[in-house]
Amino acid sequence: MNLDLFDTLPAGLEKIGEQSVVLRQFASPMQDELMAAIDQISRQAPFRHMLTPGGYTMSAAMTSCGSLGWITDRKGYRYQSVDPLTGKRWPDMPHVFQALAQQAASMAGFEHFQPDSCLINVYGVGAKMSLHQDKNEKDMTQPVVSVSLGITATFLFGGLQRKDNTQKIVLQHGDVVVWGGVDRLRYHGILSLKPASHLLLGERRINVTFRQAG
Ligand SMILES: O=C(O)CCC(=O)C(=O)O
Repeated sequence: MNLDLFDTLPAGLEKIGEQSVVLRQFASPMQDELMAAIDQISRQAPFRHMLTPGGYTMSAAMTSCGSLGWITDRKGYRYQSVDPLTGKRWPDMPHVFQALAQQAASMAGFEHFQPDSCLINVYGVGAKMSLHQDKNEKDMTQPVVSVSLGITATFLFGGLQRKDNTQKIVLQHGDVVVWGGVDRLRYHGILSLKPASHLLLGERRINVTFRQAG
């Protein structure tokens, strides 16, 4: 990673960790293409509430695209190439997704990011994601790129231990968070969403997260 990048920060780029940034409004110009692509994907691989290995139902509904999709059930967390709901391969990752993820990664100093997995989370009011680490991917030198659409959420960005303090980062429609390098295994999560409505998405938040999983 080019650490010199952070000597002078471009407008809209907020540093939240040594190798982590928020790119404010970065995805906004692509919102219509992104939403059309999400609609198309969810027609082939419907959103579903998955079970954690501990038997809890996740409050965010999820689907995936790309060659690998992330799933959870009583057997554990993992990636697989076939959607267990449809028995088919996950939908292809649309070009607009690839381009957005690569541009954002590069803005954050991670060149050559080749995501092969895109997890799409839909949160209704009250849904949340508990603090966790992303550690099912093979290559931890590759960053995580996470796009927020719809109503505002509070992103918790912790440390390498679950008990570490967390920063609270308000994420709005179009914001993109990138974390990698020394920050790649930082705990993170989403606080329970407060009631709100967004012009395009109504009372929903959609998070599109890119990873190089395989
Ligand atoms: O919804 C978000 O912004 C975070 C999603 C997340 O933590 C994940 O998919 O691992």
